[in-house]
Amino acid sequence: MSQPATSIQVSLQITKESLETGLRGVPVGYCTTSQVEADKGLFYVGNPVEAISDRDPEDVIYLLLYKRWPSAEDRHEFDQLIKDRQHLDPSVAFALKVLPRKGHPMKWMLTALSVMGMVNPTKDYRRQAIDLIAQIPVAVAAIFRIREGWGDPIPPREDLGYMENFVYMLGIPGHTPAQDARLVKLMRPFHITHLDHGGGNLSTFTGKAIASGKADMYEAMVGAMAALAGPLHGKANQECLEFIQDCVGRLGPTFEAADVEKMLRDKLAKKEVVYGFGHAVLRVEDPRARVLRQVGEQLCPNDTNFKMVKLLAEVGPKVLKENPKISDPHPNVDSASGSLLMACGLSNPEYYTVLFGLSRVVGIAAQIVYERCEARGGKGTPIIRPKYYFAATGTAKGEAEITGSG
Ligand code: AMX
Repeated sequence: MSQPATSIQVSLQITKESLETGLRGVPVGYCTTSQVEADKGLFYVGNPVEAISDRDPEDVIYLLLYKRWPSAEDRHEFDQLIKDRQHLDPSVAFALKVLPRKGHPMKWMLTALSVMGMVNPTKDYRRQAIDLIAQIPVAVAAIFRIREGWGDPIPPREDLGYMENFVYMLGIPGHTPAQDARLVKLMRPFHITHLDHGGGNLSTFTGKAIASGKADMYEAMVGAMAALAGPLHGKANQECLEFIQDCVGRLGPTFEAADVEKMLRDKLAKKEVVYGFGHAVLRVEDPRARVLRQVGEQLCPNDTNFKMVKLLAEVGPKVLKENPKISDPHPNVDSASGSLLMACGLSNPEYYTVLFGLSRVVGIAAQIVYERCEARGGKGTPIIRPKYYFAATGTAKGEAEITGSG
């Protein structure tokens, strides 16, 4: 990892093209929870995510919030805090029950977060972060149950771990205890690998920008989760599973590397997105994809979708490298997650982004707490206000031309 620095020299040349890159590489802040290194992957408070993906999720949540691993006593207190705050106000389930079932589960999540904010009047970001982290599994399980018609929400238990409780509250109809145990084995590393991803990913940046205007944690999180709902960001896990299913559908249940290679070339020639590949920052394989493939080897090695995931990971980089404009030809976290969720009993891909959100609210909440309560000696960072140039459209060149400076 690069050394910490208090002063970094950056030279930026501003051109119209540089203003159309989605701020790639433009420094706008610093992040105390995690970092994404283009050639190494993701680190949580300095720990490579690959090395900690088998820890208790509660330990890793604690690490992101307090920037150190918990002692046994810290863990005991933290577990108690989560249990004390995990009861969801009944108005949340009441509101969910009148939502249109055809609405995407991410839209349901935005509603749930909004109602959770209405019944949590404190303006204390730290307090709201803990409330949110304690209650989000309860809210997401309620979304599944009400939207799928599985029955009323199941209240959380006091004797279960964070992810064990979530799977218990899902109460998937017809699931045996063994199937629930398998899902827990997936959800624990799934949760850890999705908790945080540096400061500049779209949902995190959006949430922090909203909170910079002193909107509360829930208002900021509604915006952050709306950003996550996009198919190039969090919804990629749903799109990716549909992509894998489409690949299997085209090639049938048995396929060879050569068939997969040809199919990918055809897709790229038609300018279609190859889901599960590429990244805005990483230039090596996303270590989270590796972690999830290892989990898949343990939980569902013979699943057809999972076999496709493995073959795509093998041949995809070679094919994507043939297209020089693709900066990162490697598998990302979404390449495997959907297929594993499907194999472990969560059979409706529409919910996968909500599961991503269930984890990601933790990192975003931790980053908002830092920026609002700790940065600048506790004063917090100022309201976000980047510069935009004025550009005239309908010019002779047919392109917008920068003509003003503010
Ligand atoms: N399939 C097809 N085209 C791709 C591609 C892929 N997997 N990855 C990149 N490209 C294209 C881009 O669309 C872009 O085309 P354009 O110049 O016509 O707009 C060009 O290659 C250059 O893009 P880039 O610099 O390599 O990537 P980016 O930083 O602009 O975008 C990402 C990154 C993730 C949106 C892109 O790689 C992508 O669309 N991947 C597939 C979707 C996906 O798996 N998303 C999950 C990302 C992780 C997450 O947030 N959950």
